Amino acid sequence: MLYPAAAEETWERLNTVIDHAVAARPACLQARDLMREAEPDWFQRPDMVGYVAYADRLAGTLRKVGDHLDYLAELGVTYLHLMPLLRSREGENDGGYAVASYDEVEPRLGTMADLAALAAQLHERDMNLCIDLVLNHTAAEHPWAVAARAGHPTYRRFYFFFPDRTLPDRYEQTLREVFPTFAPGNFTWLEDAQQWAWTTFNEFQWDLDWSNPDVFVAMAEVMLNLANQGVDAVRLDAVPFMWKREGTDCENLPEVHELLRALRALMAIAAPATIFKAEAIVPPDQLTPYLGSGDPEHHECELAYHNQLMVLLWSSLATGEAQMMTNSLRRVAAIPSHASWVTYVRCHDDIGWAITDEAAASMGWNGFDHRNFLNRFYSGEFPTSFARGEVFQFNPETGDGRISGSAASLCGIELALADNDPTHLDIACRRLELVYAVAYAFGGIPLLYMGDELGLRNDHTYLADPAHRDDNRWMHRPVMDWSVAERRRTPGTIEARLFEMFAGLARDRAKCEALHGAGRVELPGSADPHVLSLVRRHPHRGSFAMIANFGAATVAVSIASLGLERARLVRSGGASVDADTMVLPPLAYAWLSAE
Ligand code: OTU
Repeated sequence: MLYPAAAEETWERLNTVIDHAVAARPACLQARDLMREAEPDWFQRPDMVGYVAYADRLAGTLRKVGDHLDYLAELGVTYLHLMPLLRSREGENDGGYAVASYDEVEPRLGTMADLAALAAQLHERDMNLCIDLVLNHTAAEHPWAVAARAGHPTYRRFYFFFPDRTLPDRYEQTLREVFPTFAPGNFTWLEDAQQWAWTTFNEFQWDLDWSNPDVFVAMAEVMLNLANQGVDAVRLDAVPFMWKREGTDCENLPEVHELLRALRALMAIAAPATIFKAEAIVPPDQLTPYLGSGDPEHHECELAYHNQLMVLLWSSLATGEAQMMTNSLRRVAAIPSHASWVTYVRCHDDIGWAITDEAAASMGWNGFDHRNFLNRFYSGEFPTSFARGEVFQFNPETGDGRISGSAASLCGIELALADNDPTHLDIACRRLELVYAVAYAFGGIPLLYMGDELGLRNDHTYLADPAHRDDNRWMHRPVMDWSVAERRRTPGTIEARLFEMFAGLARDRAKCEALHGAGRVELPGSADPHVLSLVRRHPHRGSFAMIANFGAATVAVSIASLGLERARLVRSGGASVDADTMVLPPLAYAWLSAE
């Protein structure tokens, strides 16, 4: 039990929150609740394709996002994730992850009414809206934080305050540092309050104390209000950090799962159409529990980011082998059939090399050396590198670093264009296609990160903005240039090639019933270590297989080895069929389906 001392009282307060939310729920959303209850697997359908964008960088305002739905429809998008859009603090705000008001939309972007109108517009077109909900922390400028800082006792208890370093020092012994460069340590001294505040992320992001039932009730209200605007999925930011206990790393504690199950239950009562997406960038053993145990009593999040797959794809592109991906993915536990992954190649964050020493050892490599190699490779430092990224948050104490950069630049498109080298440009485009083709086939909702469909390269204009210049993640958060997007209609341009590639991935995916998210993923392995083979089996929708060649030589794979009967080719990805053999040139792949 989360709040043993206040269980009954908390439940009563939550009942009032639920009553208000139910009374305020618009009729159209109540109808949506019924529709979703009748098709609870809506987010697992093979025609689901996500698109991730900042509203301002995509279109300027929420209203103007509505002007670009045809563009998204061309890409087969059915799920639009708009990056943080609630009112954030001024100046540096971690891309909106420092929220100053959960009840208002960022004024630059529009109003709550605009958000509701956009949701309705998306729903008319069978598209779904996902937005961020930052649960772990608020901005230091949020009214709760302002009151806490001023000494208001009720709000002091919303956060973690310490008069001296005694407890912070004890906690620090087992905590990691998320932003060692621009926000070292996990606590921030507040001169005016003469207190240390817990700040896992930036100094201006104060961790909430979820062991206080007032925080739970306040956030429950926030969450249901957002659901009532027509939000179909909430991306729960930084959930692993929501509960702290001395002597632990304060991530993924059992209470975090209890909190999420309790929030999940509230949502199911008051706004059943809305689902949860966990943002937990943690090792697989700690990640899968966020998708629940399969037992209806333990429903938690419907979706979670498959960070492992993302990292392994980049590792395989750099090394040309697929064996470590196979080994590592085999170790990820199966997830309940009512839950799914979101798969992705790039997002707004850096790429952290979450490859364990054990996974590296399965290849005979040293884990540290391999992670270090990936940093050197993707920052372009390694001699044969095709990538143009930059190291993010290098920690001299541990030697760890992460990588920033757009997918196109990391795949070699930037370098090939700079060299004016059409052969390399073709290879670089095939790299991008290969990794996205795995993300579109793996199972769950694939996310297309804004700009990748046009091959947008790194954008260095962030360096001129004082609120952004210390954070090189902005290099892969470009502003959409609609004149570049227009070139998708001009044959022979790189924009036309990539845009059509993404539209095709979505079209072909939608045709494969076996890609329904409830199916199982199998990694049968392959005789050639450069080849990834992936099989998906659904109990009654058939089977699907993907074979992908990450290596530099042409390989032949027997179709029979995939164990699919009467398989037909749904997407050739540069591969060809010769009797019962698939021939895969370097970076080619094939999708096969058996219904
Ligand atoms: C998230 O990421 C967001 O995606 C980031 O953009 C934010 O800066 C951050 O939260 C704070 O709101 O550490 O390196 O396990 O890994 O929450 C990115 C989850 C992060 C964390 C994740 C966090």
